[in-house]
This record gives sequence, C-alpha cells and structure tokens, in this order.
Amino acid sequence: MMKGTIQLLAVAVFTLVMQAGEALAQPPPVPTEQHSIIVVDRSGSMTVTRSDGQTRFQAAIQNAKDYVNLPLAIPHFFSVWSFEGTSYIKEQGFASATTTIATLNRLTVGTGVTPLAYTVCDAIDALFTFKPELGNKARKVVKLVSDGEENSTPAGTQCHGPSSTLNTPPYTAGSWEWKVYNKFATLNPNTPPPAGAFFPAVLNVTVLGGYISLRSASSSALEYSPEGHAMAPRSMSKLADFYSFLQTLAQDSGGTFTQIEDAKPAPVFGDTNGDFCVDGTDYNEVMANFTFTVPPGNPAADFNNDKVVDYYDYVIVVNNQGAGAGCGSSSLLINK
Ligand SMILES: [Ca+2]
Ligand SMILES: [Ca+2]
Repeated sequence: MMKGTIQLLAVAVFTLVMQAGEALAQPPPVPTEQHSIIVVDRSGSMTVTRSDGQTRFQAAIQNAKDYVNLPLAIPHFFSVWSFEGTSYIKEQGFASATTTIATLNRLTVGTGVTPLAYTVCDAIDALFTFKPELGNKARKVVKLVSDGEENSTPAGTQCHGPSSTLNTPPYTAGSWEWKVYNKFATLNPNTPPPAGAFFPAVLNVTVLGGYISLRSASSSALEYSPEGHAMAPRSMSKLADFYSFLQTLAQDSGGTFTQIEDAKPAPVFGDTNGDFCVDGTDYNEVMANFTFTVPPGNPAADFNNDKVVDYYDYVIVVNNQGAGAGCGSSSLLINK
C-alpha cells in the first residue's frame, strides 16, 4: 500500500518533470492572432529635429503607423500607450488598425523624462490580460519607439533597479536591465530564463537619435524631472550600452531592432539591404527567399516579422516600390 503510493508519486513527479522539459524543447504553436502594444516615447528629447526636417517624434509616429499598416496573415489587434515623466498613459485599449492610426495621429510630445522600464513591464502584463483564452496561440508584442535610455522608473515598481554593470545576459541581478529581460523571458522580473528558452513576449523596438546629435553640446537640456530640474546630458557610452541591451533583447525574444539615426533617412518597410530605397534589388531578395521560414530565410526579407517570407512580404515590397528617401531617379523599379 505504502510502496504503491510512493511509486505513484514518483511517476507523477517524473511526468511533471518530463512535461516541463518538453515545454521548453518544443517550438511554440503557430499563432492564430497577434496582439501588440505600441509604446510611444513622448519624453522631451523627442523634439530634436532630424536632418530631413522632421522631429524624432514625427519619425517615431510614422514608424508606428507603418507597423500598424503591415499586412499580416492573422488578425492583429493594437493598443497604444505613451510615456513621459514618471508614468505612462493608456492612450487606447486593443482595437483595429483604423482606430489605432487615429490614436497615433493625435499624440503630441512632452517635456518630461523616460520611465521606460516601468512602462514596458506593465505593458507586458496588459498584453497577457487581453484574450487570455488564446493561451500561447497569440503572439504578444511590445512595439517600442523611443530615443533615450531609462532614467525615471519609480522606485517600488516591478522593473525598477540600478543600471547593470554587465552589458550582456545575464545582466547584473537586481538591475533594471535584468528585470526587463526576465519579464520578456518568463513574465516575472525576478525569474531569469533557462538557456535557450522561448520568450513569451516579443520586443520590436525602434530607437531614434543615434550617436550623432544635431544639437550642439552647449544647447539647453531637453528633459526635465517632475521637480523641474534639467536632466544631465546623455553620455555616449551609456547610450551605446542601452542600444546594445535593446538589440540583444529584441534578438533573444524573436523581435526586431531598428535604428533611425538623426542624420540618415527614415527606414522604410520593404528595404532588405538598408539603402533607404525599396527597389528591384529588394524585390529579388524577397523572391529568392519566398516560402522560406526564418531562419534559414533572410530576416531582412521578413518585413512583418512573422518568421516566414511569403505573400504578405511580397505585397509589402511590391506596394512600397520607389518608397524611401534613398531612391534616386536612376533606381531600377520592378513593373507593378
Ligand atoms: Ca533597398
Ligand atoms: Ca513575413
């Protein structure tokens, strides 16, 4: 009797261990819906003017609208949040593309600081309270557009912490980078993922600015703390570490990292080779990768980041032929 109970328990424990192991080893199921929270940085430094005459904020909004308009094989629902100062605003709950474009069009830039870790971690919680009945069949994406490093997440919130002294995972335990990374990987800011784990939340990030600032070093501060103090100018090395962190997190979570530099044209969906022009070269690259899953297909040809180069990417490269500030008059475009 006692022996039988122990054997049953042993079998039960073994089964649980096997299930946990299998869950890690198995690829995620093919998603049936995508849910994205677009997180827009409204902090003061977004007012910087780019070389094309737009502000960073205008370029950010355009990038977010391009993301909303990307064709996708499955239904895609969007929510919009913005952040500035010590908190964030839920600008719009989950809705259609049309509603989302209207919401993005009405956003304006502020003067406050950047509570990035706070906002992103709370956005992940909100992603998983939308349609929970879909379980892991919904792909959950944080689409972040921002120009600056974390500098104002309030103490006591789930992803608050000092800056990491390590620039690659695992980040310094307790740092805000460690918590944000864990949040994407395990949905718990204090639980690091096992090696090779599938991340349940995806980061698609666009960073604005870059290493070249069009403002002189002597120009006035762009962001002010809630008490009205001007924030210290950003150091280049800190910004480089910040970009490296976002790039690593985007890659490990299966997302995308896009940089919009002040002195370069804005990127355009459909451009596979980074020359800021969608032309026949990009069309040929899509055709060369057509029907391929990514990897081994070229991720640069998977514009909508659904891990396959297919009809929807084809539509993007065809519809955007000739788009992009890098297109000169001599560009050889395909016949539409
Ligand atoms: Ca191109
Ligand atoms: Ca695709």
